[in-house]
Amino acid sequence: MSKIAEVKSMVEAGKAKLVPGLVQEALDSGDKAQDILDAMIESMGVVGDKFSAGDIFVPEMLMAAKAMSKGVEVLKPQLAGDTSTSLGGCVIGTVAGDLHDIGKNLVAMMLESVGFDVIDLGVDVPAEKFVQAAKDNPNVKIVACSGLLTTTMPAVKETVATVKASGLDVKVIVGGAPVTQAMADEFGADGYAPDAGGAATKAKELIGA
Ligand code: B12
Repeated sequence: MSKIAEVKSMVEAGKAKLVPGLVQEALDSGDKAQDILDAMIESMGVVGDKFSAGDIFVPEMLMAAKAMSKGVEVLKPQLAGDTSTSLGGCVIGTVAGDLHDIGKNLVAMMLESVGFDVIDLGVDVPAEKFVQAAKDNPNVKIVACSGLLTTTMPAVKETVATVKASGLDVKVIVGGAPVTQAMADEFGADGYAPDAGGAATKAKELIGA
């Protein structure tokens, strides 16, 4: 089995103690950080499908998420390039009622790598907290909201509306597996991207960088 395949299967199995070592071994054997990350993202898809099928339950899903997060920590120095230029601040969080943070953390990492000063509000973030954080940090130019559940899409919509109604001079980007460009448009967001790399590109584009 290739090292990447081993990483993938151990993430699926939720082996948080084994994954970091395997990720390092994969890197040492010449595998690219992006390829290892893509494999781990695929694992999350497999885990989600098993959950849908009733083959696994929330605890197993949580263990797989922990295993992936540990693996991402090892990849972080490879994925997040060092940048000295600052493009301004970016407030990011997962919307109210939603506890998923792996995708949000990857987006935060990519935003940081292109030069944004990221203020990460974590998960289950009420709309007003996004606004307050942007008010407290005057160099904020982007507010980024993540939502992973169909049931929290209204919270994404509400967050966009609350930020827009605040009159702050910021651009709002939205994303997460159920979010589409059409939804982003309907919510009145300034931008959408399907993945972390795309989020960083979109944020830069929106501030004209
Ligand atoms: C891990 C996981 C969990 C973990 C989360 C742990 C954590 N620390 O994140 C735990 C166990 C807590 C969990 C709980 C639940 N989960 Co869950 N979970 C998942 C799982 C398996 C993986 C999610 C993930 O990390 N994917 C990998 C990352 C990298 O992908 P991503 O998040 O989509 O992010 C990428 C893009 O979307 C984008 N992006 C993300 N955010 C943003 C933001 C911006 C601004 C932009 C531009 C882009 C962007 O970039 C990212 C990187 O490329 C998914 C299955 C799946 N296929 O996604 C189910 C899934 C999301 N969960 C689901 C469900 C139902 C639940 C629960 C309701 C289960 C329950 N009965 O309790 C609870 C809800 C808890 C809550 N209130 O949030 C369903 C949702 C169904 C739906 N359509 O609503 C899914 C799809 C599983 C399934 N197939 O049924 N879950």
